[in-house]
Amino acid sequence: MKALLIVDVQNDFLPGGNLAVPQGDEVIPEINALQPRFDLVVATQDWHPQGHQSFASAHPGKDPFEVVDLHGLEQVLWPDHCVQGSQGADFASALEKNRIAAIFRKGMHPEVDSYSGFFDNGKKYVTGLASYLREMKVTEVYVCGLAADYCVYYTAKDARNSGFETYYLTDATRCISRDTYEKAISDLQQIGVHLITTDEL
Ligand code: VGL
Ligand code: ZN
Repeated sequence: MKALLIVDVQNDFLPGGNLAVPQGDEVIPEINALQPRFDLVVATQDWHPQGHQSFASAHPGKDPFEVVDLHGLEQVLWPDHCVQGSQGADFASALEKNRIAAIFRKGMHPEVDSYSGFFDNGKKYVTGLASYLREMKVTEVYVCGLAADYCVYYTAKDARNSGFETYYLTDATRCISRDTYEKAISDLQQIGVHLITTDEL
């Protein structure tokens, strides 16, 4: 079984959103075209409580994109984004949702960020995604969505480390920063994640 994992295609990550990924909207038609080619389609949704500790606004005197230590982990401070129940947290309206079988939310713990769809950044809590995929007899996971250098990267890494044959769809994702993207890609290559474009499918 092959699963398509759509990461965080939410309004706040699109142009005009609170944590806009440049050209983030361009992934939507790609992802819509991909969905019918998979046995199973699963989505993740960044879903933070108000005042989440990953928000710069929760750290007086700090600005977005500064890096702090949060309970022993390096934490990039973000603009407020994907607040539970807000319009920014909704899936993009142009995203085809009818085929999505399950949605895994992440980032709910007020003190810990969660880039990956599998675990929080401290690897203390699981979302249940790995068990779900195993239960569904999935062996191959194809990852796409936003952002290439954060949530798509960490989700692909954890998919691979959880034992799934993992494919990172390079043209169905966009990055926040070129530097972090390049590091992410070389790390994924080293751990055996396949980097492919949708036309290689
Ligand atoms: C993301 C930063 C903070 C992402 C989520 O979806 O890539 N990035 N929260
Ligand atoms: Zn977030």
